[in-house]
Amino acid sequence: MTPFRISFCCSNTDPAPWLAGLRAALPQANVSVWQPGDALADYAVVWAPPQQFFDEQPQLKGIFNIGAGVDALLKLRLPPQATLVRLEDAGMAVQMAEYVSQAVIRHFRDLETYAEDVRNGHWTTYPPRQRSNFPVGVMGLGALGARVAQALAHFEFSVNGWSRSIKALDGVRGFAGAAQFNDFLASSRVLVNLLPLTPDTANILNRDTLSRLQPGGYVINVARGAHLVDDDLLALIHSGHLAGALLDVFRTEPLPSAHPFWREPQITITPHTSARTLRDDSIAQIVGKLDALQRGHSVGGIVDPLRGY
Ligand code: NDP
Ligand code: OXD
Repeated sequence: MTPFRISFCCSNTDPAPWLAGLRAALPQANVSVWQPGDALADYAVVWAPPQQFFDEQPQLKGIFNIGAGVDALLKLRLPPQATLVRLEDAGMAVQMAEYVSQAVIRHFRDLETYAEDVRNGHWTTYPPRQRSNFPVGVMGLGALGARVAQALAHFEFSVNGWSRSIKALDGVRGFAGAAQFNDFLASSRVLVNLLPLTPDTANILNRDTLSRLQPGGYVINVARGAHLVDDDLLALIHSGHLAGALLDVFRTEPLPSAHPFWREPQITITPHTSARTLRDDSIAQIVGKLDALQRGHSVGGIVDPLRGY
């Protein structure tokens, strides 16, 4: 391979181990952390870079995002010729399956109540709940959603999945597109959001859609905060239609200390940690795709800016 230059521009990321990993895997590449005024690079490895980065790097051939979601990147002006590639799974799908499965099971098995009872010194048992009364709907059946839906099916939950195009997954009842969205919601009690954030999906978890869930609904948002209308969620919890929510992502992160989610007992929050970028898996995936692109081969995970994911 001919020598080429990679610019690394990732906020909130220690660059040293990334550079070491990329340099070890790509000895022919000149890999460096971006500084304003740097020489032009051929490829970029990015997470939440400033607009200035792309303004100064107009000749990029490829941009590798070290996350699955590209919503923040697509708000920027990107070099039009550059291929934008996102992470596909790279070790995140199994983490998401763990996180969502534990959340659904914790809710279904009333483990929060048991934990509270035990803290208060009470030995109490409750009647077992019927699994058939807890159908789970997974919005988004991509790299992460499909894995989550299948993990839940293995626990014998009745699982519904919603995507743009219809998917055939073992143990998952498929729904697709706007035409089947209301049926999907009405068939679900627990709702898991794993959609990308796009103009079509922003605010999709709102009073109208969440009201369509079966009574006692539970919302698990692990995609993006801007999918959810915060006040609508709170209103539906207060009305009793929803039993609660587990939220990993928020409109503003870190979640501001004055936000009511911190104090709502029916809402559990985690700090955007449901599926973390794993450095070694990610470097291996990026290097494999970069190599394929250099050879003129096709790769998975190319973002369609018009679709938004
Ligand atoms: P994918 O692109 O692989 O999958 C997206 C899925 O959403 C596809 O099934 C797609 O349908 C479906 N979809 C997109 N738009 C619509 C729409 N308008 N209506 C119905 N379905 C739609 O994404 P990933 O699974 O890799 O990731 C999903 C999201 O998870 C990321 O975008 C990111 O925001 C979030 N995420 C959160 C993390 C966290 O730690 N909280 C970590 C990693 C990701 P189709 O299959 O028909 O194209
Ligand atoms: C991602 C994320 O999109 O971490 O990968 O949220």
